[in-house]
Amino acid sequence: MVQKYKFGNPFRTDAVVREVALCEGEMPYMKKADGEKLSFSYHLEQEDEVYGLGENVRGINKRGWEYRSCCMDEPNHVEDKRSLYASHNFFVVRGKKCFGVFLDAPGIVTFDIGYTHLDEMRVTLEEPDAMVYVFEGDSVLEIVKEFRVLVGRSYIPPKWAFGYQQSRWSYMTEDEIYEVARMYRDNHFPLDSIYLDIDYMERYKDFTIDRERMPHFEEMVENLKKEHIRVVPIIDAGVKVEEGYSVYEEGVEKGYFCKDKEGKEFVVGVWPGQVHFPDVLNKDAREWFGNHYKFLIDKGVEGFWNDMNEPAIFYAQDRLDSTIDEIASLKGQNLDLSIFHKFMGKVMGLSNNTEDYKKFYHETESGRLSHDKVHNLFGYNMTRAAGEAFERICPDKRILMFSRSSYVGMHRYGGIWMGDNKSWWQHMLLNFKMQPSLNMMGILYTGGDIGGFGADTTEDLVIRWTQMALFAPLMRNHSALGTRVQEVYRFDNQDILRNILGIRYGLLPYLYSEFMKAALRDEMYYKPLAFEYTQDAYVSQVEDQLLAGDSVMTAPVFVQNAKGRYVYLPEEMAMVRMRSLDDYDTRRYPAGHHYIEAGLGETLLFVRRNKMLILSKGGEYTEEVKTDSMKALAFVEDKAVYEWYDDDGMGKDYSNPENIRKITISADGSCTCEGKPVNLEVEML
Ligand code: MIG
Repeated sequence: MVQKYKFGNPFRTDAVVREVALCEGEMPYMKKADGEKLSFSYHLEQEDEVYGLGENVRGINKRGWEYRSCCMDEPNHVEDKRSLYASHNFFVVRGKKCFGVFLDAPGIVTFDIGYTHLDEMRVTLEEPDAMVYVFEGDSVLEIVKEFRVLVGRSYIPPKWAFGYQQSRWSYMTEDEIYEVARMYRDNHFPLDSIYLDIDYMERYKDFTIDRERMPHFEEMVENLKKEHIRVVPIIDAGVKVEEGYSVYEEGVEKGYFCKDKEGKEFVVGVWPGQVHFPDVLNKDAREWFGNHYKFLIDKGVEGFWNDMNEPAIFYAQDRLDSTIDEIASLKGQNLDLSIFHKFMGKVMGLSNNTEDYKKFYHETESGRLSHDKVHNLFGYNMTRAAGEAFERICPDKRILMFSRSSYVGMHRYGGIWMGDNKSWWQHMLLNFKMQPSLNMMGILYTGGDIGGFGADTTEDLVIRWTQMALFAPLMRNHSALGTRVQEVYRFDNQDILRNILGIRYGLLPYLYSEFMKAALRDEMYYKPLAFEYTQDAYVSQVEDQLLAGDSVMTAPVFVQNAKGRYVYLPEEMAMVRMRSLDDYDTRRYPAGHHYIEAGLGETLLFVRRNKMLILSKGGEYTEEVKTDSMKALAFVEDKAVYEWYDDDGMGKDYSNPENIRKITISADGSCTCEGKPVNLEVEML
């Protein structure tokens, strides 16, 4: 059950797509607290667990820290940060009572969850306006589903976007891109796409192509597509200020950029130098910005990633100017420590300064609003601009889209990647833990940069990380300018990496089926064990294992030099230790704690009781993965039933009943199938 409460005069974010009647009177569970700011508190019992908040630092159970919804270009994902790129104001408390809360509030919101006081949760809003939804249910999963129904169906990417993807900041020229493709194809590493980072553009201008670096862009896109490799360009939030650049000139002419107090286009510095932000909170401007994606779609492009849309600000022009003046006045002076620190503070304070959010405006349906009031909606609406445009440009086709910044509601238009992680073992685990929290928000198509974005990676980290990402819907290796190169072919143990990617393509029918069912039914794809094994008192402490879809539990190795790991089984499960798609050993383990060996080239997965994992024979790209002859690894005590979803992977005929087949395997190993017949070799575990 959901109840809606209104505070002040909330802005219509369009996060929610269903009508809910407004409740009068006091909100249940969370008490409105005294104080200047709108704030709610809840007493946390010892046994209470708090889940949600999407893209964030720390664990799956969010108790024990203070988080802040304020979308930030934050490249240091360390424990004492309060904000990353997103604002995901939905959480569920489970314990003495079980309830969920979604604060539809686009300004800054702070979630003190046992930070100031161990036994208190306090949610504080910087702005007095909010629509608050309170959910009741018997379980976390039930509440998540109520929430998901409210915010609408998750974005569905094309099937090829579930293949392995290679990125780098940046592949600079056509030759470099062809070389990546050649290395993959010649060495038989599976691959479905190659990414273009900012350098494909002419001087970082959105919707342009640097013709010196990529004179035959269209031809390249076409040639690579023949090899089943898609080219996926980046789009940045800021539009370069440059005479003669049509996107800029049009935007100025039509008044589609964010303005300052005087009504002049607000100037900030990002990659291209001075830019304006398209006012994506304005419907007309959003439509206009979205239409530009056609420039690349017409060139054969079928996918995009939206970056810097928190929006990231290197500097606001006026702050830069005054800072330069102040610093100039220090010339020749003997800077003591305090002046020097002030000087440093000024310079450091240039980027992403929240004070600058007050200096520019959006023309919304509710009139003119300063950016700070709606800050967290920018990335969402940039991606919405694209998503709405795709519906106009190619309504019958799925286009890949994922964003860096997001707000609840954006999950209808695209996925996200987890931003600038580092090549650290702990970031692999952090990204793993984000998965279920993001799924709660409806963001199903997601993953972190495999191998780590910032800092130099190592071969064993890339191997373990690729294994960890085997079930991640977005499986992309990406790294930053200046760091050690990390394409799979750069390393000594090519067989290991080739085999891991081979396993991914074997898993594709299962992975796609589970993703699609989660999307179409408003459910989670990655689940913490605690959400499913609700009778197990210990299991909520297990955050380094997840259920990936309905049949499988995954338990990656996150520790440098580890040759195995402890795994907790809430029930008897069948372990599959995979070296490749055809080389694996299996063994049943009873419920409890087990140390299980997993050498560098070995991936552990577990098939749950009375469930099956369907496996294809793999392929080097998604279109090559055939489903006419598959294998089922089944752990059958009584019988295992699997609902297998499949479709053409490009169109939108999701509800066609032919997409679903129901496979049943009995204890004697016999197999039946409702729906189109399936050729399945059964292996009993
Ligand atoms: O300021 O486009 O998170 O994936 O490679 C850095 C360059 C801008 C940040 C993105 C990253 C991308 C990088 N971008």
